[in-house]
Amino acid sequence: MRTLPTQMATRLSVSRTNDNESPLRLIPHHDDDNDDDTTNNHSQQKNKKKRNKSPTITDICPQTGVTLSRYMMELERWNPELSEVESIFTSIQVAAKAISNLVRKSTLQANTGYYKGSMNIQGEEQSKMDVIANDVLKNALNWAGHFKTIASEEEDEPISSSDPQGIFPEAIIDSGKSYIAVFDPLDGSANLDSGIPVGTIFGIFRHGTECQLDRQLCLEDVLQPGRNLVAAGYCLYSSATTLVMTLGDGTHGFTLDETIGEFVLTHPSIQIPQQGSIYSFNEGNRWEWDQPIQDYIMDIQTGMGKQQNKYKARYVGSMVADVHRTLMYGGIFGYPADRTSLNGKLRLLYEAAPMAFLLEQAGGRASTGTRPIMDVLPTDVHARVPVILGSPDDVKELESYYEAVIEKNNKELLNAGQLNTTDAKDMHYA
Ligand code: FBP
Repeated sequence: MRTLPTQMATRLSVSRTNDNESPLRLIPHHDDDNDDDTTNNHSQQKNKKKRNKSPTITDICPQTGVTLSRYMMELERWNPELSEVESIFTSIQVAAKAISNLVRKSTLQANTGYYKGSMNIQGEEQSKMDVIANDVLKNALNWAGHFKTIASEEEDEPISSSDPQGIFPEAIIDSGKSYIAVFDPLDGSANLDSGIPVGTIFGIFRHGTECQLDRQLCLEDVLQPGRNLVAAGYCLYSSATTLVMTLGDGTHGFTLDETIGEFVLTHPSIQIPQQGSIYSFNEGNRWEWDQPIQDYIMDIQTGMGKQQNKYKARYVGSMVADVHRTLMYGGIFGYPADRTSLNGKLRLLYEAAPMAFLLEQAGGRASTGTRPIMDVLPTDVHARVPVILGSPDDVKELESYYEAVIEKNNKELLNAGQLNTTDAKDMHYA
């Protein structure tokens, strides 16, 4: 037995006092811990979000460390209601390993480029690896057996398990299936053929009870705000393959140890720096951005922001890579609204909301510029949303630029009697 390296040891508490005691320490209970969790009703989920009990792990094998499988098993032991989520993560990590392998070999296996004439519903060409990664994830999730519905960037519509034409054969329909998976199987795939990092993003929701009655309701049930997420994560395929996840009790990072074929806990309880000094935006769109974004970026470039230091620019163009760096080093990432794309580019359900959940759980902030991304209700499976996320002080500073303009505009409209106070509070910047 050995103890964790210092970085980990400071983050994972050890509280075993005698041999009869569990090696796990429970985090303090929250007031809502005893709430009845049997209902799936969305409004109730929103108001009574239950936090899980975190495992604190002491007995660590020096050869394998804490694997994701072990972490999930320990978690389930203390949160028996998470048994399905544990098996869902088993299938997600199998898919992540397979996609990691396929990404590395895509050139050798001639899986580069696009399928001729293959477009997704958003009119984007599908690369071969987009389609392959989508199939790998669908198969893995099918095998987990807990999903009634999935929604993917690469599928035109959500797919139901009760649809014989869908991915899930009729034979495995099971009324016990109560989860929804949303994912972007290969985010940033346009970068793949030039060897730039790409990633998978996923989120897990619960179905509402109404869905038991009607297949159409199950499909509509996909349109939930990020606040309802049960779990979220991404897998970054880069110099290492890194899986970062949250179940609503901190954000934890696991690195694939290829020698043993396991994800190993390397970044427990990630905390994003309160403030960073890196900004990550596609500046090619600069002159189309909302004025508050233009002004903010200009200020942090010239040392005129709150910190009075000049920020560095870093932009990979793969969201998973840019967000991962932001999580590790702090700073701000954005794909904001602009004059031609009023909702930006990134998709709310399977890109922005899971990332927002991960960021918030790491002490960060995720905003549209005017409101938390986690509160935005998707109007469509592929709906887009402006995304600003990162260190809390950086994101708040950017939001203050929007607030100043909105306040000024609203004052003028209120004075002219063209706006009432309630509308003014919720008004989107325009
Ligand atoms: P896809 O969902 O089409 O893969 O696009 C998403 C994405 O590649 C993000 O990963 C990245 O942040 C963004 O687009 C980059 O867009 P741009 O090339 O316009 O900067």
